[in-house]
Amino acid sequence: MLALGALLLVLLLAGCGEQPLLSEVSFSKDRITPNADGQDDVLVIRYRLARAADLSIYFLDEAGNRYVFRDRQPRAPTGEREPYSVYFSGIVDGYTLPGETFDGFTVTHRVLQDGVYTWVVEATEENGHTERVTGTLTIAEADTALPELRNFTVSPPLFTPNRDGISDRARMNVFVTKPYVSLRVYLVGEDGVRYHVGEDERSPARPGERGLHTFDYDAGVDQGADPPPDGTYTVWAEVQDAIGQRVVAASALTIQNGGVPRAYILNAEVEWSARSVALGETLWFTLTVENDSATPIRTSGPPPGTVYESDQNYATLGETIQSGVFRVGIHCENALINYPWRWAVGDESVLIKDEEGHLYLPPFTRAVVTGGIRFVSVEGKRNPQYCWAGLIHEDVEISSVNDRVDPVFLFIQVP
Ligand SMILES: [Ca+2]
Ligand SMILES: [Ca+2]
Repeated sequence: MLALGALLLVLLLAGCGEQPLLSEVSFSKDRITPNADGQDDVLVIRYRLARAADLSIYFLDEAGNRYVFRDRQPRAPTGEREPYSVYFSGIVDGYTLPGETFDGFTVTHRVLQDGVYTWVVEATEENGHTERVTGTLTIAEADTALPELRNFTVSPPLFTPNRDGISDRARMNVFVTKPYVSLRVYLVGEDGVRYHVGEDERSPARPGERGLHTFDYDAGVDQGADPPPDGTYTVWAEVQDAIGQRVVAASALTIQNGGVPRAYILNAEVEWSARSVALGETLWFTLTVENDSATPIRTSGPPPGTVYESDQNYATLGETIQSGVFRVGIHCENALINYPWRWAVGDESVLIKDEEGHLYLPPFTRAVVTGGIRFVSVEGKRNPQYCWAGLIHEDVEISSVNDRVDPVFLFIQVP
Protein backbone atom coordinates (compact mmCIF):
# COMPACT_ATOMS: atom_id res chain seq x y z
CA MET A 1 0.00 0.00 0.00
CA LEU A 2 2.69 2.40 1.05
CA ALA A 3 4.86 1.30 -1.87
CA LEU A 4 2.07 1.91 -4.37
CA GLY A 5 1.47 5.39 -2.93
CA ALA A 6 5.14 6.22 -3.22
CA LEU A 7 5.25 4.95 -6.77
CA LEU A 8 2.32 7.18 -7.75
CA LEU A 9 4.03 10.17 -6.17
CA VAL A 10 7.20 9.46 -8.10
CA LEU A 11 5.26 9.19 -11.34
CA LEU A 12 3.46 12.50 -10.65
CA LEU A 13 6.73 14.25 -9.87
CA ALA A 14 8.29 12.86 -13.00
CA GLY A 15 5.35 14.09 -15.12
CA CYS A 16 5.50 17.61 -13.74
CA GLY A 17 7.18 19.96 -16.22
CA GLU A 18 7.04 17.40 -18.99
CA GLN A 19 3.28 17.73 -19.41
CA PRO A 20 2.62 19.54 -22.71
CA LEU A 21 1.34 23.10 -22.31
CA LEU A 22 -1.19 22.63 -25.11
CA SER A 23 -3.09 19.39 -25.63
CA GLU A 24 -6.32 17.86 -26.95
CA VAL A 25 -6.46 20.46 -29.72
CA SER A 26 -9.19 19.77 -32.24
CA PHE A 27 -11.38 21.32 -34.92
CA SER A 28 -14.77 19.58 -35.13
CA LYS A 29 -14.83 20.00 -38.95
CA ASP A 30 -12.17 20.36 -41.64
CA ARG A 31 -14.52 22.20 -44.03
CA ILE A 32 -17.19 24.83 -43.42
CA THR A 33 -19.45 26.88 -45.71
CA PRO A 34 -20.06 30.21 -43.94
CA ASN A 35 -23.24 31.44 -45.62
CA ALA A 36 -25.90 31.25 -42.88
CA ASP A 37 -27.79 28.43 -44.59
CA GLY A 38 -27.62 26.28 -41.47
CA GLN A 39 -25.37 23.69 -43.15
CA ASP A 40 -21.76 23.46 -42.02
CA ASP A 41 -21.73 27.13 -40.99
CA VAL A 42 -19.93 26.59 -37.71
CA LEU A 43 -17.31 24.35 -36.15
CA VAL A 44 -16.04 23.97 -32.59
CA ILE A 45 -12.40 24.46 -31.61
CA ARG A 46 -11.26 22.68 -28.45
CA TYR A 47 -7.98 22.75 -26.55
CA ARG A 48 -6.57 22.11 -23.11
CA LEU A 49 -3.97 24.20 -21.29
CA ALA A 50 -1.75 22.67 -18.60
CA ARG A 51 -0.60 26.04 -17.33
CA ALA A 52 -1.61 29.68 -17.67
CA ALA A 53 -0.74 31.04 -21.11
CA ASP A 54 -1.59 33.60 -23.77
CA LEU A 55 -3.62 31.91 -26.46
CA SER A 56 -3.76 32.71 -30.17
CA ILE A 57 -5.79 31.11 -32.96
CA TYR A 58 -5.05 32.14 -36.51
CA PHE A 59 -5.18 30.97 -40.09
CA LEU A 60 -2.57 31.05 -42.84
CA ASP A 61 -3.57 31.10 -46.48
CA GLU A 62 -1.51 29.46 -49.22
CA ALA A 63 0.49 32.69 -49.67
CA GLY A 64 1.29 32.79 -45.95
CA ASN A 65 -0.98 35.72 -45.06
CA ARG A 66 -2.21 35.56 -41.48
CA TYR A 67 -5.86 35.97 -40.40
CA VAL A 68 -6.51 36.42 -36.71
CA PHE A 69 -9.32 34.86 -34.71
CA ARG A 70 -7.81 35.10 -31.21
CA ASP A 71 -4.72 37.18 -30.51
CA ARG A 72 -2.68 36.46 -27.35
CA GLN A 73 -5.61 36.28 -24.98
CA PRO A 74 -4.72 35.34 -21.38
CA ARG A 75 -6.13 31.96 -20.33
CA ALA A 76 -6.12 30.11 -17.01
CA PRO A 77 -5.03 26.45 -16.89
CA THR A 78 -7.84 24.07 -17.81
CA GLY A 79 -7.27 22.00 -14.67
CA GLU A 80 -9.95 19.40 -13.97
CA ARG A 81 -12.52 21.13 -16.17
CA GLU A 82 -13.65 20.25 -19.68
CA PRO A 83 -11.30 21.51 -22.41
CA TYR A 84 -11.80 25.05 -23.61
CA SER A 85 -14.22 25.22 -26.53
CA VAL A 86 -15.12 28.06 -28.86
CA TYR A 87 -17.35 28.30 -31.91
CA PHE A 88 -15.77 29.38 -35.16
CA SER A 89 -17.91 30.49 -38.11
CA GLY A 90 -15.23 31.64 -40.53
CA ILE A 91 -15.13 35.19 -39.12
CA VAL A 92 -11.73 36.72 -38.38
CA ASP A 93 -10.49 40.23 -37.62
CA GLY A 94 -10.96 42.69 -40.47
CA TYR A 95 -8.47 42.47 -43.33
CA THR A 96 -8.13 43.83 -46.84
CA LEU A 97 -7.50 41.91 -50.00
CA PRO A 98 -4.69 43.01 -52.35
CA GLY A 99 -5.62 46.30 -54.04
CA GLU A 100 -8.72 46.77 -51.89
CA THR A 101 -9.58 50.09 -50.19
CA PHE A 102 -12.68 51.12 -48.28
CA ASP A 103 -14.04 54.63 -48.48
CA GLY A 104 -15.55 55.97 -45.25
CA PHE A 105 -15.88 52.73 -43.30
CA THR A 106 -13.79 50.09 -41.60
CA VAL A 107 -14.27 46.32 -41.62
CA THR A 108 -13.74 44.97 -38.09
CA HIS A 109 -14.90 41.37 -38.64
CA ARG A 110 -14.75 39.57 -41.97
CA VAL A 111 -15.31 36.07 -43.28
CA LEU A 112 -12.36 34.16 -44.73
CA GLN A 113 -12.41 33.92 -48.51
CA ASP A 114 -12.90 30.48 -50.07
CA GLY A 115 -9.71 28.46 -49.97
CA VAL A 116 -7.57 26.04 -47.99
CA TYR A 117 -6.00 27.36 -44.77
CA THR A 118 -3.59 26.12 -42.20
CA TRP A 119 -5.05 26.69 -38.77
CA VAL A 120 -2.75 27.36 -35.85
CA VAL A 121 -3.61 27.17 -32.16
CA GLU A 122 -0.70 28.64 -30.23
CA ALA A 123 -0.05 29.05 -26.50
CA THR A 124 2.76 31.08 -24.96
CA GLU A 125 3.72 30.98 -21.29
CA GLU A 126 5.05 33.95 -19.41
CA ASN A 127 8.61 32.58 -19.71
CA GLY A 128 8.27 32.66 -23.49
CA HIS A 129 7.81 28.92 -23.95
CA THR A 130 5.48 28.45 -26.93
CA GLU A 131 3.64 25.41 -28.21
CA ARG A 132 1.48 25.24 -31.29
CA VAL A 133 -0.74 22.71 -33.02
CA THR A 134 -1.73 23.02 -36.66
CA GLY A 135 -4.19 21.51 -39.09
CA THR A 136 -6.07 22.22 -42.29
CA LEU A 137 -9.42 23.92 -42.83
CA THR A 138 -11.25 24.42 -46.10
CA ILE A 139 -13.59 27.40 -46.53
CA ALA A 140 -16.16 27.03 -49.33
CA GLU A 141 -19.28 28.87 -50.49
CA ALA A 142 -18.50 31.77 -48.12
CA ASP A 143 -20.93 34.70 -48.31
CA THR A 144 -18.12 37.19 -48.77
CA ALA A 145 -20.23 40.27 -49.69
CA LEU A 146 -19.62 42.93 -47.04
CA PRO A 147 -22.41 44.97 -45.44
CA GLU A 148 -20.79 48.22 -46.52
CA LEU A 149 -21.77 51.49 -44.88
CA ARG A 150 -21.85 54.22 -47.53
CA ASN A 151 -22.14 57.98 -47.02
CA PHE A 152 -22.60 57.97 -43.27
CA THR A 153 -23.50 61.60 -42.50
CA VAL A 154 -24.52 63.54 -39.41
CA SER A 155 -26.23 66.88 -39.92
CA PRO A 156 -26.04 69.46 -38.67
CA PRO A 157 -22.61 68.79 -37.12
CA LEU A 158 -23.55 71.04 -34.19
CA PHE A 159 -26.99 71.09 -32.60
CA THR A 160 -28.73 72.55 -29.57
CA PRO A 161 -31.17 70.03 -28.10
CA ASN A 162 -33.22 72.26 -25.77
CA ARG A 163 -36.71 72.42 -27.30
CA ASP A 164 -36.42 76.01 -28.42
CA GLY A 165 -37.37 75.10 -31.96
CA ILE A 166 -33.96 76.01 -33.37
CA SER A 167 -31.55 73.26 -34.37
CA ASP A 168 -33.08 70.84 -31.85
CA ARG A 169 -32.52 67.68 -33.86
CA ALA A 170 -29.67 65.96 -35.65
CA ARG A 171 -30.10 63.51 -38.47
CA MET A 172 -27.89 60.55 -39.34
CA ASN A 173 -28.10 58.89 -42.75
CA VAL A 174 -26.36 55.74 -43.90
CA PHE A 175 -26.73 53.44 -46.88
CA VAL A 176 -26.24 49.73 -46.13
CA THR A 177 -25.32 47.62 -49.18
CA LYS A 178 -26.57 44.25 -47.91
CA PRO A 179 -29.37 42.85 -45.72
CA TYR A 180 -28.22 42.74 -42.12
CA VAL A 181 -29.18 41.53 -38.65
CA SER A 182 -28.24 44.60 -36.63
CA LEU A 183 -27.56 48.25 -37.35
CA ARG A 184 -26.75 50.52 -34.44
CA VAL A 185 -25.96 54.21 -34.25
CA TYR A 186 -24.62 55.67 -31.03
CA LEU A 187 -22.65 58.57 -29.61
CA VAL A 188 -19.55 58.05 -27.53
CA GLY A 189 -18.11 60.86 -25.43
CA GLU A 190 -14.70 61.27 -23.87
CA ASP A 191 -15.84 59.31 -20.82
CA GLY A 192 -16.73 56.33 -23.01
CA VAL A 193 -20.45 56.45 -22.20
CA ARG A 194 -22.67 55.38 -25.12
CA TYR A 195 -25.86 57.15 -26.11
CA HIS A 196 -28.08 55.10 -28.38
CA VAL A 197 -29.86 56.74 -31.34
CA GLY A 198 -33.07 55.12 -32.57
CA GLU A 199 -33.84 54.56 -36.23
CA ASP A 200 -36.44 56.91 -37.69
CA GLU A 201 -39.78 55.21 -38.34
CA ARG A 202 -39.88 57.03 -41.66
CA SER A 203 -36.57 55.49 -42.73
CA PRO A 204 -36.74 54.73 -46.48
CA ALA A 205 -35.50 51.15 -46.01
CA ARG A 206 -37.06 48.88 -43.40
CA PRO A 207 -34.88 47.53 -40.56
CA GLY A 208 -32.73 44.69 -41.85
CA GLU A 209 -33.05 45.69 -45.49
CA ARG A 210 -30.43 46.90 -47.88
CA GLY A 211 -30.92 50.62 -48.52
CA LEU A 212 -30.92 54.06 -46.92
CA HIS A 213 -31.47 54.14 -43.17
CA THR A 214 -32.13 57.38 -41.32
CA PHE A 215 -31.85 58.21 -37.65
CA ASP A 216 -33.43 61.17 -35.92
CA TYR A 217 -31.82 62.36 -32.70
CA ASP A 218 -33.32 64.73 -30.13
CA ALA A 219 -30.78 63.82 -27.40
CA GLY A 220 -33.70 62.52 -25.31
CA VAL A 221 -35.16 65.93 -24.45
CA ASP A 222 -38.47 65.18 -26.19
CA GLN A 223 -39.05 62.61 -23.44
CA GLY A 224 -37.97 65.16 -20.84
CA ALA A 225 -34.62 63.46 -20.20
CA ASP A 226 -31.47 65.49 -19.77
CA PRO A 227 -29.34 65.28 -22.91
CA PRO A 228 -25.70 64.15 -22.84
CA PRO A 229 -23.44 66.91 -21.52
CA ASP A 230 -22.43 69.63 -23.96
CA GLY A 231 -19.38 68.59 -25.94
CA THR A 232 -18.19 66.86 -29.08
CA TYR A 233 -19.03 63.20 -29.57
CA THR A 234 -17.96 60.50 -31.98
CA VAL A 235 -21.00 59.07 -33.71
CA TRP A 236 -20.64 55.41 -34.69
CA ALA A 237 -22.68 53.41 -37.11
CA GLU A 238 -22.16 49.66 -36.70
CA VAL A 239 -23.68 46.95 -38.87
CA GLN A 240 -23.51 43.18 -38.65
CA ASP A 241 -24.65 40.72 -41.31
CA ALA A 242 -26.09 37.23 -40.86
CA ILE A 243 -22.72 35.49 -40.88
CA GLY A 244 -21.18 37.91 -38.37
CA GLN A 245 -19.23 40.30 -40.57
CA ARG A 246 -19.07 43.72 -38.94
CA VAL A 247 -18.48 47.14 -40.49
CA VAL A 248 -18.23 50.50 -38.70
CA ALA A 249 -18.24 54.13 -39.80
CA ALA A 250 -17.60 57.22 -37.69
CA SER A 251 -18.56 60.87 -37.75
CA ALA A 252 -18.77 63.68 -35.19
CA LEU A 253 -21.54 65.63 -33.49
CA THR A 254 -21.29 68.57 -31.11
CA ILE A 255 -23.98 69.26 -28.51
CA GLN A 256 -24.31 72.86 -27.37
CA ASN A 257 -26.77 74.50 -24.95
CA GLY A 258 -28.41 71.14 -24.40
CA GLY A 259 -31.05 70.83 -21.71
CA VAL A 260 -34.70 70.46 -20.84
CA PRO A 261 -36.38 73.85 -20.38
CA ARG A 262 -38.59 74.11 -17.29
CA ALA A 263 -40.56 77.27 -16.62
CA TYR A 264 -43.51 78.08 -14.36
CA ILE A 265 -45.86 80.85 -13.36
CA LEU A 266 -44.46 81.54 -9.92
CA ASN A 267 -46.71 80.17 -7.16
CA ALA A 268 -49.41 79.65 -9.81
CA GLU A 269 -50.47 83.16 -8.89
CA VAL A 270 -51.99 85.88 -11.09
CA GLU A 271 -52.86 89.36 -9.90
CA TRP A 272 -55.99 90.56 -11.74
CA SER A 273 -56.92 94.26 -11.83
CA ALA A 274 -60.66 93.62 -11.43
CA ARG A 275 -63.42 91.00 -11.40
CA SER A 276 -65.74 93.28 -13.30
CA VAL A 277 -64.99 95.65 -16.17
CA ALA A 278 -67.23 97.97 -18.18
CA LEU A 279 -67.22 97.69 -21.97
CA GLY A 280 -64.26 99.71 -23.23
CA GLU A 281 -62.28 99.12 -20.05
CA THR A 282 -59.09 97.08 -19.71
CA LEU A 283 -58.52 94.01 -17.58
CA TRP A 284 -54.91 93.93 -16.41
CA PHE A 285 -52.90 91.00 -15.10
CA THR A 286 -49.50 90.69 -13.44
CA LEU A 287 -47.61 87.47 -12.86
CA THR A 288 -44.04 86.25 -12.53
CA VAL A 289 -42.46 83.69 -14.86
CA GLU A 290 -39.65 81.60 -13.44
CA ASN A 291 -37.12 79.76 -15.58
CA ASP A 292 -36.33 76.92 -13.20
CA SER A 293 -33.82 75.18 -15.47
CA ALA A 294 -30.23 75.51 -16.60
CA THR A 295 -31.49 76.02 -20.16
CA PRO A 296 -32.37 79.45 -21.56
CA ILE A 297 -36.03 79.52 -22.58
CA ARG A 298 -36.90 81.17 -25.84
CA THR A 299 -39.68 83.71 -26.18
CA SER A 300 -41.13 86.17 -28.68
CA GLY A 301 -43.29 89.28 -28.71
CA PRO A 302 -45.34 91.26 -28.11
CA PRO A 303 -43.59 92.65 -25.02
CA PRO A 304 -45.17 92.81 -21.57
CA GLY A 305 -47.35 95.90 -21.17
CA THR A 306 -49.01 95.40 -24.56
CA VAL A 307 -52.80 95.92 -24.48
CA TYR A 308 -54.94 93.86 -26.86
CA GLU A 309 -58.41 94.85 -28.01
CA SER A 310 -60.59 91.87 -27.11
CA ASP A 311 -61.27 91.14 -30.80
CA GLN A 312 -57.54 90.99 -31.60
CA ASN A 313 -55.14 88.09 -31.09
CA TYR A 314 -51.41 87.41 -31.30
CA ALA A 315 -51.65 86.72 -35.04
CA THR A 316 -53.48 89.97 -35.85
CA LEU A 317 -50.64 91.75 -34.06
CA GLY A 318 -48.18 89.98 -36.37
CA GLU A 319 -46.77 87.83 -33.56
CA THR A 320 -47.57 84.38 -34.91
CA ILE A 321 -46.76 81.09 -33.20
CA GLN A 322 -43.12 79.97 -33.38
CA SER A 323 -42.28 76.41 -32.47
CA GLY A 324 -40.32 76.18 -29.23
CA VAL A 325 -41.22 79.66 -27.97
CA PHE A 326 -42.62 80.21 -24.46
CA ARG A 327 -45.27 82.91 -24.06
CA VAL A 328 -47.68 83.96 -21.34
CA GLY A 329 -51.27 83.71 -22.55
CA ILE A 330 -54.67 84.76 -21.27
CA HIS A 331 -57.74 82.78 -22.20
CA CYS A 332 -61.43 83.51 -21.53
CA GLU A 333 -64.17 80.90 -21.94
CA ASN A 334 -65.83 82.82 -24.76
CA ALA A 335 -62.60 83.03 -26.79
CA LEU A 336 -62.70 81.47 -30.25
CA ILE A 337 -59.07 80.34 -30.30
CA ASN A 338 -56.81 78.93 -27.60
CA TYR A 339 -55.10 81.66 -25.57
CA PRO A 340 -55.75 84.45 -28.11
CA TRP A 341 -53.75 87.02 -26.15
CA ARG A 342 -50.08 86.28 -25.64
CA TRP A 343 -46.98 88.12 -24.34
CA ALA A 344 -43.23 87.56 -24.14
CA VAL A 345 -42.03 86.07 -20.84
CA GLY A 346 -40.12 89.23 -19.92
CA ASP A 347 -38.98 92.56 -21.26
CA GLU A 348 -35.67 93.95 -22.53
CA SER A 349 -34.39 94.40 -18.99
CA VAL A 350 -34.17 90.65 -18.45
CA LEU A 351 -34.19 88.94 -21.86
CA ILE A 352 -31.01 88.18 -23.78
CA LYS A 353 -30.68 88.13 -27.54
CA ASP A 354 -28.65 85.68 -29.64
CA GLU A 355 -26.82 86.57 -32.87
CA GLU A 356 -29.93 85.90 -34.93
CA GLY A 357 -32.08 88.10 -32.71
CA HIS A 358 -33.91 85.30 -30.89
CA LEU A 359 -34.94 86.27 -27.36
CA TYR A 360 -34.24 84.13 -24.28
CA LEU A 361 -35.01 84.24 -20.58
CA PRO A 362 -31.69 83.15 -19.02
CA PRO A 363 -31.36 80.08 -16.77
CA PHE A 364 -32.68 80.37 -13.22
CA THR A 365 -34.18 83.81 -13.82
CA ARG A 366 -37.52 85.37 -12.96
CA ALA A 367 -39.40 88.04 -14.91
CA VAL A 368 -42.54 90.00 -14.15
CA VAL A 369 -45.07 90.02 -16.99
CA THR A 370 -48.04 92.38 -17.24
CA GLY A 371 -50.56 92.95 -19.98
CA GLY A 372 -54.10 94.04 -20.68
CA ILE A 373 -57.19 93.21 -22.69
CA ARG A 374 -59.60 96.02 -23.52
CA PHE A 375 -63.08 94.53 -23.87
CA VAL A 376 -64.73 96.13 -26.88
CA SER A 377 -67.65 93.70 -27.09
CA VAL A 378 -69.17 90.72 -25.31
CA GLU A 379 -68.51 87.75 -27.53
CA GLY A 380 -70.27 84.50 -26.73
CA LYS A 381 -73.03 83.80 -24.30
CA ARG A 382 -71.31 83.51 -20.97
CA ASN A 383 -71.24 86.54 -18.74
CA PRO A 384 -69.69 86.32 -16.31
CA GLN A 385 -67.06 83.94 -17.70
CA TYR A 386 -63.87 82.45 -16.37
CA CYS A 387 -60.57 83.87 -17.59
CA TRP A 388 -57.20 82.40 -16.71
CA ALA A 389 -53.49 82.57 -17.45
CA GLY A 390 -51.20 80.01 -19.02
CA LEU A 391 -47.56 79.55 -19.88
CA ILE A 392 -47.46 78.10 -23.38
CA HIS A 393 -44.55 76.21 -24.96
CA GLU A 394 -45.68 76.75 -28.51
CA ASP A 395 -46.04 73.65 -30.70
CA VAL A 396 -44.65 71.62 -27.80
CA GLU A 397 -47.06 71.63 -24.88
CA ILE A 398 -48.91 73.52 -22.22
CA SER A 399 -47.95 71.47 -19.21
CA SER A 400 -50.85 70.93 -16.82
CA VAL A 401 -49.11 72.94 -14.13
CA ASN A 402 -49.01 75.93 -16.50
CA ASP A 403 -52.57 75.67 -17.83
CA ARG A 404 -55.72 77.36 -16.42
CA VAL A 405 -53.70 79.16 -13.78
CA ASP A 406 -55.53 81.24 -11.13
CA PRO A 407 -58.89 81.82 -12.92
CA VAL A 408 -60.92 84.99 -12.36
CA PHE A 409 -64.74 84.99 -12.75
CA LEU A 410 -65.04 88.08 -14.91
CA PHE A 411 -68.18 90.11 -15.46
CA ILE A 412 -68.39 92.56 -18.34
CA GLN A 413 -70.86 95.37 -17.65
CA VAL A 414 -72.90 96.22 -20.70
CA PRO A 415 -74.75 99.55 -20.60
CA1 LIG B 1 -23.33 26.83 -44.93
CA1 LIG C 1 -32.24 74.36 -29.94
